[in-house]
Amino acid sequence: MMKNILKYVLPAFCILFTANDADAQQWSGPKRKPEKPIEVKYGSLTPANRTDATMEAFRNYGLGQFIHWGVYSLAGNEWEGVSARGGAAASEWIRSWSGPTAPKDWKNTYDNLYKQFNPKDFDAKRWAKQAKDMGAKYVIFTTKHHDGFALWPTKYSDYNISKSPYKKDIVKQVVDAYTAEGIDVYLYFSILEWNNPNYMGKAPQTDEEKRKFDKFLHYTRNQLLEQLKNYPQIKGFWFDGTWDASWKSAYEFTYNLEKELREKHPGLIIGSRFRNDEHGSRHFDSNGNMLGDYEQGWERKLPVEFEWLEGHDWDAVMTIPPNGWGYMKDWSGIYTKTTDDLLDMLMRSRSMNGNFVLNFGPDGNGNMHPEEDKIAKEIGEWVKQNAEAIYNVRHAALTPSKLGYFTQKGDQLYLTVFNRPVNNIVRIAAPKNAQQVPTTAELLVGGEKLNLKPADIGLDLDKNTYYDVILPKGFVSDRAFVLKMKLGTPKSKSARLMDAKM
Ligand code: H79
Repeated sequence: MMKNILKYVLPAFCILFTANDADAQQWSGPKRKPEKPIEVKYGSLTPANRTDATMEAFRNYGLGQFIHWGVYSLAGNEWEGVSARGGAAASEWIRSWSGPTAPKDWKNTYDNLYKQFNPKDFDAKRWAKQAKDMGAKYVIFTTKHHDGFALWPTKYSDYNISKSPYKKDIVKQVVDAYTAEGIDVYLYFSILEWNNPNYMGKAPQTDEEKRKFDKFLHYTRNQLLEQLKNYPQIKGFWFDGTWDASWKSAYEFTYNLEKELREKHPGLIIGSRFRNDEHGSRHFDSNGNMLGDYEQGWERKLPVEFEWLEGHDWDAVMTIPPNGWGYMKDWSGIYTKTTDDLLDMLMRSRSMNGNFVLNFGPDGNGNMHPEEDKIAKEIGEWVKQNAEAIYNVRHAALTPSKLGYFTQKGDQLYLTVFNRPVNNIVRIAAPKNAQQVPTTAELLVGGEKLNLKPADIGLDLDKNTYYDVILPKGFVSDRAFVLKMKLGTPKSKSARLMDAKM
């Protein structure tokens, strides 16, 4: 019994908790700063807050789509009626299924599954249209997950789409279809490769290991250059697995690789997950300079405080089920996020200058999960109506509201209300020294003008002034709604004058 626990539970536990790594630390509090600058040779290569057009576009995307698709999609987190829940870390991890429920000779079965990959309903144009209707401005597509199966006909490995019955280049179809819809494409690339003999999952020690891993690094470089060459329209890469000790040991190689990728593809966008400096510092080098163009938090996590972000660009990637990025046939018995949950996360991200990226896991035939279809449609309907509050907006320097999230564009202020007060008075707090406060208000949808008046609740030592927006009697909304306000200089200075006299 004990032996079994050690055999099955311990490895899973180790996967989750052994490495006290930078990824898990992301967005868990203010950033730690080095006490004094230290020497860093392989640190940040890019200026903070790039201002070129590609980066400006990134800043304004607002909403993105992630797609996890590969051999694992054929399984859908189960095999011959047996669920992998509890036996594999996530649906796209099903190759690592172990424990009493794992099918016999499973890894071998999995490594041969690509011979059945023939998605009869796959239509990249249909996906791209759906993403467009949902309001996504960029897509991140899995070209190769940890299992190593490449969805493009790579010259550097035989384990790729051209060897499946489907044969055709899937990455090309996705890049072309999304680009045609005006959606920017980012390629997801895992640097892990479970079935590659040259990949080792630990820092290479012996000469033999070093030789092998060096081969693996060059192979990785070749594949990335191949992607840039094949798909010149892409805007960036999204890297995964880069916490691996082998990758971390290769800081000189990855530093040069980042340089090379940027030279080959001017404007390329790479997040902070790509690499580390020679001291093992990831996301930010040992002097606190960001490694890459935008901050990648840990998965399925949003920052709590705007201040933690220190003005960086960022995005958050999110699943609908609790975890599991690849297709999961069975959604029963788990909490799956609702459209309202996801819209809340979208607007929370936007209120802090981030992009929100929602994951989809199509099945082995190329169809989205029916629930994903429904959610995409519902999000799209809402986003279309409230686009003004979502795209090309920035954080607003008002006191955060418990009722919803502020966004701002010039002197237009938006409050997306998720928690409607029972008295229908939406009270907005502005710091007493605010140069700009709400002066007029209307409902974004429909444009109905609303009564807005200053409120004075007379709290001693209060740092805020208040503005009440009165919702019309009979106003109904079955989802969050947006108040659009005009910002102007405070009309009444009486409160401040009174303070000054005392
Ligand atoms: O593709 C999806 C997942 O399959 C993949 N990333 C998303 C987008 C993923 N691979 N592994 N993981 C997620 C979880 C890995 C967690 C850990 Fe660690 C790696 C635990 C210990 C090492 C990172 C570093 C988190 C804590 C330390």
